[in-house]
Amino acid sequence: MRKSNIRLAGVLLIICTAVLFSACAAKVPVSSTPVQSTPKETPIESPKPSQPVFPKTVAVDIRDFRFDPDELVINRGDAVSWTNQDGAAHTILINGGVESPALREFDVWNNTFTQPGTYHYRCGIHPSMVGTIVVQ
Ligand SMILES: [Cu+2]
Repeated sequence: MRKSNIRLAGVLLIICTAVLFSACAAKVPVSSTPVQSTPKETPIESPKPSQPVFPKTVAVDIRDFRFDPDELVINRGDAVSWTNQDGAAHTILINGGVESPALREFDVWNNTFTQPGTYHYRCGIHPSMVGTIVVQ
């Protein structure tokens, strides 16, 4: 009776030791998990330097057969949005090349300027209507 109890106790001791050892061994992979979470913070910070460069759209009204304002300075990538406030139709003819469709009253036309330079434009219908856009 006593010998079997001692054997049983010995077996239990071995089992408990094995369980404790395996529990300690199982903790090793868990401790490596925080190492993987550290790189996640780095990509969050990297987009910040590019944030100041936001293209904008600058409005120009066409009113009383004039562009208002008739001179603009914008950054490369910015757009200009012309709105015809006249009853008469107008177009935007840029450097003798790109031309908007005929804009009726309250029609809007946008053009994005991707290259630096000085752009002279006029109304294709009324050549006396002129404007200038400097793209930096
Ligand atoms: Cu015109």
